[in-house]
Amino acid sequence: MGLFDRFKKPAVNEDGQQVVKVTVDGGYQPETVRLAKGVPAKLVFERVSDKGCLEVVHSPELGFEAELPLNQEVSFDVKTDQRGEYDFACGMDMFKGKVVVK
Ligand SMILES: [Cu+2]
Repeated sequence: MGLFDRFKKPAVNEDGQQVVKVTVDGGYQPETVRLAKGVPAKLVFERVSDKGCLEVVHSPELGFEAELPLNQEVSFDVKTDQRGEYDFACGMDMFKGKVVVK
Protein backbone atom coordinates (compact mmCIF):
# COMPACT_ATOMS: atom_id res chain seq x y z
CA MET A 1 0.00 0.00 0.00
CA GLY A 2 1.48 3.34 -1.04
CA LEU A 3 1.86 6.50 0.94
CA PHE A 4 -1.03 8.06 -0.90
CA ASP A 5 -3.44 5.18 -0.53
CA ARG A 6 -6.42 6.44 1.39
CA PHE A 7 -7.39 3.00 2.64
CA LYS A 8 -7.77 3.16 6.37
CA LYS A 9 -8.06 -0.14 8.13
CA PRO A 10 -11.36 -0.48 9.93
CA ALA A 11 -11.20 -0.96 13.68
CA VAL A 12 -11.50 -4.57 14.77
CA ASN A 13 -13.64 -5.31 17.82
CA GLU A 14 -13.10 -7.91 20.53
CA ASP A 15 -14.80 -10.55 18.39
CA GLY A 16 -12.29 -9.97 15.62
CA GLN A 17 -14.85 -8.22 13.44
CA GLN A 18 -14.10 -5.21 11.31
CA VAL A 19 -16.54 -2.55 12.39
CA VAL A 20 -17.37 0.43 10.20
CA LYS A 21 -19.72 3.18 11.23
CA VAL A 22 -21.76 4.80 8.48
CA THR A 23 -23.39 8.07 9.41
CA VAL A 24 -26.58 8.83 7.52
CA ASP A 25 -26.98 12.58 7.21
CA GLY A 26 -28.46 13.54 3.87
CA GLY A 27 -26.34 10.76 2.34
CA TYR A 28 -23.93 8.10 3.52
CA GLN A 29 -20.67 9.06 5.19
CA PRO A 30 -18.50 7.42 4.13
CA GLU A 31 -20.07 6.52 0.80
CA THR A 32 -17.43 3.85 0.23
CA VAL A 33 -16.68 1.34 2.97
CA ARG A 34 -13.49 -0.65 2.49
CA LEU A 35 -13.17 -4.05 4.09
CA ALA A 36 -10.42 -6.61 4.15
CA LYS A 37 -11.33 -9.92 2.56
CA GLY A 38 -11.73 -12.86 4.88
CA VAL A 39 -12.23 -10.89 8.10
CA PRO A 40 -15.79 -10.88 9.47
CA ALA A 41 -17.33 -7.44 9.25
CA LYS A 42 -20.13 -5.38 10.64
CA LEU A 43 -21.65 -2.18 9.28
CA VAL A 44 -23.21 0.13 11.82
CA PHE A 45 -25.61 2.68 10.39
CA GLU A 46 -26.81 5.67 12.36
CA ARG A 47 -29.21 8.16 10.85
CA VAL A 48 -28.67 11.50 12.51
CA SER A 49 -30.94 13.82 10.53
CA ASP A 50 -34.21 13.92 8.62
CA LYS A 51 -32.48 15.14 5.47
CA GLY A 52 -33.15 13.14 2.34
CA CYS A 53 -35.27 10.03 2.18
CA LEU A 54 -32.97 7.74 4.06
CA GLU A 55 -35.35 6.09 6.53
CA VAL A 56 -34.68 2.71 4.98
CA VAL A 57 -31.36 1.22 3.96
CA HIS A 58 -31.18 -1.90 1.86
CA SER A 59 -28.80 -4.02 -0.09
CA PRO A 60 -30.01 -6.99 -2.11
CA GLU A 61 -26.35 -7.82 -2.76
CA LEU A 62 -25.39 -7.87 0.90
CA GLY A 63 -28.71 -9.26 2.04
CA PHE A 64 -30.06 -6.63 4.39
CA GLU A 65 -32.96 -4.22 4.57
CA ALA A 66 -34.05 -2.25 7.60
CA GLU A 67 -35.51 0.98 8.85
CA LEU A 68 -33.12 3.41 10.43
CA PRO A 69 -34.81 5.11 13.39
CA LEU A 70 -33.26 8.52 14.08
CA ASN A 71 -30.22 8.44 16.34
CA GLN A 72 -30.17 4.68 16.78
CA GLU A 73 -27.45 2.38 15.62
CA VAL A 74 -28.56 -0.45 13.34
CA SER A 75 -25.96 -3.10 12.51
CA PHE A 76 -25.58 -5.69 9.80
CA ASP A 77 -23.05 -8.46 9.50
CA VAL A 78 -21.39 -8.43 6.11
CA LYS A 79 -19.75 -11.37 4.42
CA THR A 80 -16.21 -10.75 3.25
CA ASP A 81 -15.36 -14.09 1.71
CA GLN A 82 -15.48 -12.74 -1.86
CA ARG A 83 -13.68 -9.76 -3.29
CA GLY A 84 -15.99 -7.29 -4.95
CA GLU A 85 -18.08 -4.17 -4.76
CA TYR A 86 -21.51 -4.35 -3.23
CA ASP A 87 -24.02 -1.52 -3.32
CA PHE A 88 -26.35 -0.35 -0.63
CA ALA A 89 -28.98 2.35 -1.01
CA CYS A 90 -31.97 4.10 0.46
CA GLY A 91 -35.39 2.54 -0.03
CA MET A 92 -35.86 4.26 -3.40
CA ASP A 93 -32.28 3.71 -4.59
CA MET A 94 -31.67 7.45 -4.78
CA PHE A 95 -28.84 7.65 -2.26
CA LYS A 96 -26.12 5.09 -2.71
CA GLY A 97 -23.10 3.76 -1.01
CA LYS A 98 -20.91 0.75 -1.55
CA VAL A 99 -18.81 -1.79 0.23
CA VAL A 100 -15.51 -2.72 -1.37
CA VAL A 101 -14.03 -6.02 -0.22
CA LYS A 102 -10.46 -6.70 -1.19
CU1 LIG B 1 -34.48 7.60 -0.90
